[in-house]
Amino acid sequence: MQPHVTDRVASSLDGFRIEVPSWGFANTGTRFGKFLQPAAAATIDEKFADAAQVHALTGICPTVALHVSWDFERGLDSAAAVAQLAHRHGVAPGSVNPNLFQDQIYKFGSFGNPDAHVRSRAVRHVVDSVQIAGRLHSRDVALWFADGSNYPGTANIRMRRTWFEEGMRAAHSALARDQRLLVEYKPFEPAFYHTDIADWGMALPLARAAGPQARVLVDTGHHYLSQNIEQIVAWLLAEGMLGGFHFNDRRYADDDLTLGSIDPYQIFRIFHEILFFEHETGTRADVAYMIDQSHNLKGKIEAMIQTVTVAQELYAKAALVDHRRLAVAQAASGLVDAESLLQDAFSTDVRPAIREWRTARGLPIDPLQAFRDSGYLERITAERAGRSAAATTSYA
Ligand code: RM4
Ligand code: MN
Ligand code: MN
Repeated sequence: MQPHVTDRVASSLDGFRIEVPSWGFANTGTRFGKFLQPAAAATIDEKFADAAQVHALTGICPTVALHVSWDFERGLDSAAAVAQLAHRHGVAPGSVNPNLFQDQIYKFGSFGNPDAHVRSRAVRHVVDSVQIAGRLHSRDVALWFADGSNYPGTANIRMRRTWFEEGMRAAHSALARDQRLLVEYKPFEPAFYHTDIADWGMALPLARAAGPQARVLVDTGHHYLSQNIEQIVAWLLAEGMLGGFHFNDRRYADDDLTLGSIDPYQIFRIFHEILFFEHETGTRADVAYMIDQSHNLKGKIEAMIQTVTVAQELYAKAALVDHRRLAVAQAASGLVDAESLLQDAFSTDVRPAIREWRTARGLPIDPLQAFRDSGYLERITAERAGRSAAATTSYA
């Protein structure tokens, strides 16, 4: 391995962290059912314990994203206990995600519900979530809405947009100075005709209407198939409005498959746009990298380790693009040269350099193998198998 490759990989990885989701360790399913795993985490204690394994083996996942209704049994009153548990396991609470999509009152929407009473309940839940985040010293509150409608003519699209603006402003006004509101979009599901925040063209003005501490969150699974996600990323960066990512992969819709399993070049291109932006502006993009996956069939902790190590590899590959030569090739419309710079970086095997990076930091060179050798899975399988297999705090 050439020394400059090893150095570039090492320095890029020193700055790369990725957040794991608490719900990625729990039993989740599809709308057709759930295949239960005896080792799945059912409590926040178990979720932190599993997340801590991923962090101990990879060294790059110090924070855990939380979903308010699944992880805080008594809402704000649980915040102190949750913070303590995280601390005990050696991880920290990360982004806080309100649940605005499951309660019966949200059948016809939350921020967009025609019933003012429901809208204010939804806003109150977000304000509570902001307070929970404050107690946990979490910076980001990430909003995803299931709001939408299934049939033409059944919802007043413009009115709902106004209600969304009102809700966003109210939520934003609860933020402390160092907190952020992240606005996520998704084209469809569970709504099948219109979704109130269907794409970045809707999330962006809503984030702006919310206030100066709001940004857009890009979930890689929330786009139509041929959409150019890295262009959206580049535009949001240029607008100063990219707040973070929910990483996952998919073949068809919001499949929540492990990262890079279907299209690793897509993720590489996203990382490239961010790193190119950082090179050109001389600034660090203030972007939260988070995973949002649901592992129905793969072992949950293995799937998480797989995703984290793939994210690390793709980020390292993107860091190998020679930005100066790229700028020269682009300016001269040297198409083949420019494209080749990306392709050469993408096809470089960065794994030896990553192994060196891990060794230098006292981490196992192969986190997945180290997990298999640790006996952790066997231990939790035995410990957790006894309790109710249906016990769960997540969707489906
Ligand atoms: C949604 C969306 C949200 C996540 C929920 C569980 O599809 O991606 O970010 O919180 O799933
Ligand atoms: Mn998401
Ligand atoms: Mn999703």
